[in-house]
Amino acid sequence: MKRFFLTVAILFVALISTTSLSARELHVVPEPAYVDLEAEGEYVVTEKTRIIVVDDLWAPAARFTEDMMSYYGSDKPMRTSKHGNKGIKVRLDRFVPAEGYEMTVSEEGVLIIGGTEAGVYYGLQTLRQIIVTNDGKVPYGYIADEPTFEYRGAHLDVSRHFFSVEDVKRYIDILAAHKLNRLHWHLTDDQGWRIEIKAYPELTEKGSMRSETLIGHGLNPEFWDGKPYGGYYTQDEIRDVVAYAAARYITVIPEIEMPGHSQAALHALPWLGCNEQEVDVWTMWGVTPEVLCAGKETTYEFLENVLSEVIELFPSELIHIGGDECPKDRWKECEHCQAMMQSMGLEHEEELQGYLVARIEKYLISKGRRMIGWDEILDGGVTETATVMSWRGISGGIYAAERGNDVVMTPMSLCYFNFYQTESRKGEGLHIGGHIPFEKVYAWNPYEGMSDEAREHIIGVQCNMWSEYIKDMDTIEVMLLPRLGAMAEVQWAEDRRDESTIRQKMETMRKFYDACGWNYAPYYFEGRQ
Ligand code: TNX
Repeated sequence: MKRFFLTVAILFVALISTTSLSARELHVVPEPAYVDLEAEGEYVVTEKTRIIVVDDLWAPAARFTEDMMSYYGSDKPMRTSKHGNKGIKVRLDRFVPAEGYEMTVSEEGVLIIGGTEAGVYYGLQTLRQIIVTNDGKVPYGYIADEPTFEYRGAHLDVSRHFFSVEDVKRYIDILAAHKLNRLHWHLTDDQGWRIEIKAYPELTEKGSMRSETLIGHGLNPEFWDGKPYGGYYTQDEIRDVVAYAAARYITVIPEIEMPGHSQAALHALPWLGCNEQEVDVWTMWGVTPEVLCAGKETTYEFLENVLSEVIELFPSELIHIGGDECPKDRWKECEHCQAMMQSMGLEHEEELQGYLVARIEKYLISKGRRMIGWDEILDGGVTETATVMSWRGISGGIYAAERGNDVVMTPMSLCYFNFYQTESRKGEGLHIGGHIPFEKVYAWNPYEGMSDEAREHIIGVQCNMWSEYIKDMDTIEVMLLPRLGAMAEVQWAEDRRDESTIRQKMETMRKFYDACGWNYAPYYFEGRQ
């Protein structure tokens, strides 16, 4: 039924765009499901326009007026009230899809009807793009919209480089404007532990600082900067970020890496390792052999204690446990790991990782949560209930989806926004490698190679921002935009992408980015791939 509705919608949009004048084209990113601009005329929104709030939708209305503050250069634009004749009216209707909305524009003003508060918010985001990029003139017409994917994520690595609460909020603002609804917050790794855990103050006291940072490719001594580097979030700051995101209908999924990518924790608490030797907070990028011991009960106790605090801070049902890139060298030589394997009847160290992950998942389920991990969690034999994040290509995701596990697709060759945006790399500064231009993201079919049954288990799509070579928010923005525009089209509008209109739409989006004061990369707009 949904397919039918969308097919009709696409045909309709195609018809309109061939018969109507370009002035009556709507440039919204991501593309709405159905657009009808047949009626002549436009409603002009100004900072005096009233927002009429029905069904207690004060929260999304307040977010909207906040978003419009910088555009109007006023700290009190657009009064909100319960009554009024003309203006922007928001209300709910349970027949509209949960995150969807309908928007009708006439001489009466703009009426936005959402399935939920989030739907109303997305309708207001569409309206905001039109106002900001079209001098407040909103064409008469009707839009019906809803997302393709339920999970529309972006990831942020704050371990390799640390980003302040203000930076993270700015990142959240950008995601929200593109109708994303998940922030995957990568809080711990070898190069820094960034979340306060009351039971283990050493994690941040010692584990959040490294002696220096690798700033070049290669391992020559001159490639390290010689400057101590650190930072972490207190639990109050974490709560602040989670609430800020929730107010923008974004769920923050915390990631606590285990059993690999844990050298910062091992520095703080050496008893977590197999040989209990002192190690530094790591000053290299890549994969370290220093990992948590999977044979000692104290490791499990530690992980559960950490997760119990994490669960208190994050209402997200999904909790990310990492699980990627865990070399097994230490485990092979460790009496505790070998004894654990023997007592559990495990033959290979991979199975020991499977044991650890399954045990942690059981703990999370006992707390009413669900586990998500990188696709290496498949290697040790994954449970039926885990959600899998496919990053080593698409095959792990396809395999997991075919088994019936939920999957988030985030293959490295398409979703790693820490990769270069042009082939020549000219003007891009130093980055980790790879090449992912805007066009490649936009053309991606996340269902490629999948059976119909497997498709049902693809809950969403995510882009990742690893920060080895990204040290400030300005650079994050340049790596994120405009590629996030392409990603949002895949996430929200997977089945209505159109190569023939995207460039024009992005030119309009560029105006929006300028108006918001966000940095973006110029390459796509210059025709460089
Ligand atoms: C792989 S994706 C990693 C990260 C790195 C990234 C660099 C994943 C689960 N692991 O630890 O930062 O590549 O692009």
